[in-house]
Amino acid sequence: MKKWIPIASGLLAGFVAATISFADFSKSTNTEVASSSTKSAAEKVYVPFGEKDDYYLFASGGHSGQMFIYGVPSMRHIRTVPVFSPDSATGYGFDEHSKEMMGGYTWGDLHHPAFSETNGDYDGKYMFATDVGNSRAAVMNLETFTVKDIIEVPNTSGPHCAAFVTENTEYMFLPTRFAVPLGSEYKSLDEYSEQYRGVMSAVTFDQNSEKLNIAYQVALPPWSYDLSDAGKKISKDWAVLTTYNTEEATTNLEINASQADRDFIVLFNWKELEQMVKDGKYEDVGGQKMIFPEKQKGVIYLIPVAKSPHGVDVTPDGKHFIASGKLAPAMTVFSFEKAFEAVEKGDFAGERNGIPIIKYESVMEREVNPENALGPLHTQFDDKGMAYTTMFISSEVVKWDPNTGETLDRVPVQYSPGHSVAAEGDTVAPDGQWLIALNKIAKDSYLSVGPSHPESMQLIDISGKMKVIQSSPVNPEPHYAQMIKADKIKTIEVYPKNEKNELATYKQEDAKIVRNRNKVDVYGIAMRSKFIFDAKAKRPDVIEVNEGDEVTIHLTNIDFDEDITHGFAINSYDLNIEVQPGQTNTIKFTADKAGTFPLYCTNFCSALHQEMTGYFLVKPKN
Ligand code: CUK
Ligand code: CUA
Repeated sequence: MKKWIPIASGLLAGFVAATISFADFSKSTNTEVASSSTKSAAEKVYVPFGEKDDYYLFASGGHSGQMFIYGVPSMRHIRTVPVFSPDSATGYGFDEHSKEMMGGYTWGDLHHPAFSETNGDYDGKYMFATDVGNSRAAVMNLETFTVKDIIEVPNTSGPHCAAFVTENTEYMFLPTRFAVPLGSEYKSLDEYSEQYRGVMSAVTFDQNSEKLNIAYQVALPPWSYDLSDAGKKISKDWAVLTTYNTEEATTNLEINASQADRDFIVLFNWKELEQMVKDGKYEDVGGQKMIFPEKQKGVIYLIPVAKSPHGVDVTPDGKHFIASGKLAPAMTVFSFEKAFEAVEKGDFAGERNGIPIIKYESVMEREVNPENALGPLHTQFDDKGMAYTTMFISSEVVKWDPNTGETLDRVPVQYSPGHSVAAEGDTVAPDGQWLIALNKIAKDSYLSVGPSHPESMQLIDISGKMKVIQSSPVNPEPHYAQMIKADKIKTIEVYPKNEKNELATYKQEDAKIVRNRNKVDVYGIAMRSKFIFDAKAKRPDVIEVNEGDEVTIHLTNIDFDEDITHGFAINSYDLNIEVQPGQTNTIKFTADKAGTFPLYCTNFCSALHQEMTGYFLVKPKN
C-alpha cells in the first residue's frame, strides 16, 4: 500500500485555504461564462412556454429539511417539498398527519435523496431521504410529491451515509456518521472504543401501507460512515461504504481523524445479512434486531483505502466501485469480482475490530490521479460508462475512463463542487447528455445578497466537450440530487373521491359541527369561494366554540379541478393547512384564546378568493 501522508498533509492545508484560492479562478470564470452564453448554449437550456423539461431534478435541501424540484435543462425551480421541517406555504407540520410524522422536531438536515428502483432503474414511484440532524428517514410519493412516512431510527446518530437503495428497493441502508453508545445512553468518551458503535440500519418500505420499517441493524465499529452505494447486476447483493476516523478519535477530528495512512471501505452482502436475521443470529437491542459482525462472521469485510475517503460509487455495470480520497489526490478503482475471489479464498491481511481485512493489492484495479486535480469527492457516470469526478479543491469536474484511468476532459465549475449528478446517474443505464455540478460556493455568480451567498448548481453539457451552459442558485444546500426522465413520473391531477373516508365531506349539505362536551369536530368543506362548516347554521362559514375546547377540523376540498388548492388559517392562532383538489386534511388544536378571530383561505383560488373568509369565535370561560 502506498504512503499517502506527504501529499495528504499538503492537501489538508489546501482544504483550509480553499476559499482563498477561489480568487485565482474568478478571472477564468468570467471568460468561461461569457463563452457559455453563446446562442447555442442558450438554445440548449431554453424550454419555450408550453413545452416541458426533459428531466426532473430532485435536489436535497440540506439543513432546510426540504427537497427542491427543478426542471432540466431549463434549471427552473418548480417546487419545494417540505420533508423534515414544517412549512408555512403548504401547512406541512401543522396538519395531523404531517405533525405526527414530524415527531416534535422542527428542522432536519437532508443530504442524499434516492429514487425507488426496479431492476436497477429509477421507477419513478417513490423518493427516499434521510435526516442527519435528527436521525430520521422519509419517503415521498411521486404521484403527489408529498411525504407519506417518516421514522426515527434508534441506536443511531446522523445517517449521513444514506440513503442508497438496493436494485429492487428491497432495502434502504442507513449507516451513520456519528458513533454513539447503543441506545444512546450516557457513556464516557474514555470508553469510546469499547462502548460506542456506528450502527447501520436496514430499512424496508411497504408500498401498500406506504410505511417504512427497520428490518435489522448492524453494530459496526465506532467509526464515521460517510458515503455508500449499492451494488448492481453482478454485485447486486452487495454494498459498499466509506469510513473515516478509523483512528477512533474523540476530539479534534480535523487532525486526529487524519492520522492513519489508510481508512477502510466496508463491503457487505445484504442477502446474507437478511439470512442471518432469519436464522436468529442477532441480539435484541432496545427492540431492534442487532447483528454484531465480530460475532457473526462471513458477511462483512474491510478493504483498505487512501485515508479519509469520501464518496464511493459503483459503476453502472456493477463490476467496479470507485473510492475518492478527499485528502489524497486519487481515485481508486476496485474490482467486485476480485473482492469476491478474495472472500472465497480467505485472502485476508488480518482483521480490525473482529472484521477481516481484504488485501488492498488483491482488489485494487488502479489508482487514478489526474494531473493537478485536487480533492476528489464523488463520481457519476454517462451512457458510455465514463466517469465524472468532482474536485472540491481544484474546483472542476474531471471526465476519465475507469477502464484505463486516462483523463479525457475537464471543466472548471464555480466553485468547490461537492457532488455532481448525471441524468439517471445511479441506474444501471445512465443517459449521458447532462451532468450538474452541485457547488458549495457561489461567490460571484449571482446578484449579491450580503455576506452569505446561495449555493449553485451548474448544468454541464457532456454530449461533446464538457461545457457549463446554465447556472441556478439553490439555498441551502444541494448535498446530492438525482435526475430522472420526466416521463417516468406520473402525478395525479386531483385526489380521488374516497367515500369510505369517514372524515371526508363531499356534499355541501353534509357539512356539520359535532359537539361532545368540550370536544368539537368540524366536518367542513372548502370550495370556490367559500367555507361551509355547518350547512344548517345561520352562518355556515363560522365556527363558534368555548374557550378551552379541543377543536378538530376535517376539511375537504370539493373542487375536483386540477390546481384549485385552498388554504385554511385562523388569524393569531398560528396555524395554516392546505387542502389540494379532492383532498381531506385534518387539523387539531385547543381554543386557548378567547376572542374573535377571522379565518381565511390562504391559497389564491378564484376571483373571489378574498371573500373566502369566515369567523372563529371563542366564548370566554366566565
Ligand atoms: S456529502 Cu459529499 S459533498 Cu453530505 Cu454527500 Cu456534501
Ligand atoms: Cu380558496 Cu383562496
